Amino acid sequence: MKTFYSAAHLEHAPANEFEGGRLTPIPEVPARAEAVRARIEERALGPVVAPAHFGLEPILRVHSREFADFLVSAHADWTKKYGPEAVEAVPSAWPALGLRPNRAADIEARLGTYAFDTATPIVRGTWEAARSAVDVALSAAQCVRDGARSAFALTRPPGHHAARELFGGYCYFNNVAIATQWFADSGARCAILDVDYHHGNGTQAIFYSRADVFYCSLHADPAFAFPHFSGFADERGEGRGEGANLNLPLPSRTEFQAYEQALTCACEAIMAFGADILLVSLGLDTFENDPISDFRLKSDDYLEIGECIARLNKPTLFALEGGYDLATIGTNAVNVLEGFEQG
Ligand code: SS9
Ligand code: ZN
Repeated sequence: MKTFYSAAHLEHAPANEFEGGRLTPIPEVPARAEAVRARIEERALGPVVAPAHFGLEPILRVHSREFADFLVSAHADWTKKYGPEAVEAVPSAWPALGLRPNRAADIEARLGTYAFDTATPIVRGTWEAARSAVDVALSAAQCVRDGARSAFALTRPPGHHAARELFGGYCYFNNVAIATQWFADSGARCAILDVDYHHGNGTQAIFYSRADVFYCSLHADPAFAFPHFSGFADERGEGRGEGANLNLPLPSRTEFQAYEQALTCACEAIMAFGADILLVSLGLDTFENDPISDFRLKSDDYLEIGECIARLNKPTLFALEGGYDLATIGTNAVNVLEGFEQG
């Protein structure tokens, strides 16, 4: 299996997030992607190649022009307002219930309008990294469209929490949604399987009223887990998209036995939908030692996840989402991909 990778992610390295009432180191670090790449090379999964350039057009099929323009200049606008020492742009006020979104000039207003958490700072290298991650996802999509059975997009920053005009959860552009829309634009019916520990609120929102894209997610119940405001079982899609969204929220401390049952459910639903292409939002934060999550999956379980996905028998694009245990993220990611190849 080919892996697509861009070194542009290295320049996106914000230090801190505000969490639990204090500033704490961000677990979404460059070493994550480097660990995955090192493991791919060690286990000789296949070539690791640089992406092609796709430009802004496919991004604008999913995100608004205003939102993309905002990401281009946000860091410069921020340092202009707060000085060159202010290296991380993070909002301090939001248009929550009853207030009015404000996309006008002031950077504080625009940050608050577009961000939904305090964990997703914008630094100098964020734009280039986010843009390149989209190229990585689209290059993998092209590889699959050209006939490969599968491809791996080593995307960083991740994407599944980002919606049309919303960033958060360490995500800026929704890599998987943009690749999905790129397939859909050539007439393909797509299914997205999101196995990250967290619900992919962005991906769900983007395709919520679409009948040609099926979104299915296994995740920690938002009753106790981030992103808190999306991912409940009664969210089934709307309008023509009714029935094309399936959330399978799982309890705290879920082990593989229960996880596998939910995965089987997800796969049956995807088969029933009848997609031409499968995209997998591959989060590894379901692992037992993940520092920010509490599921109990073990490394060998990821081989089985890959085998299970292979049984769907679809051209498949895998894209990296979360996973924060640096010691195992590489092994667990490659286990899914090898499990798929052997399955
Ligand atoms: C939990 C805070 C979670 C954001 C997590 C984003 C994961 C992206 N108290 N913070 S895969
Ligand atoms: Zn996650």
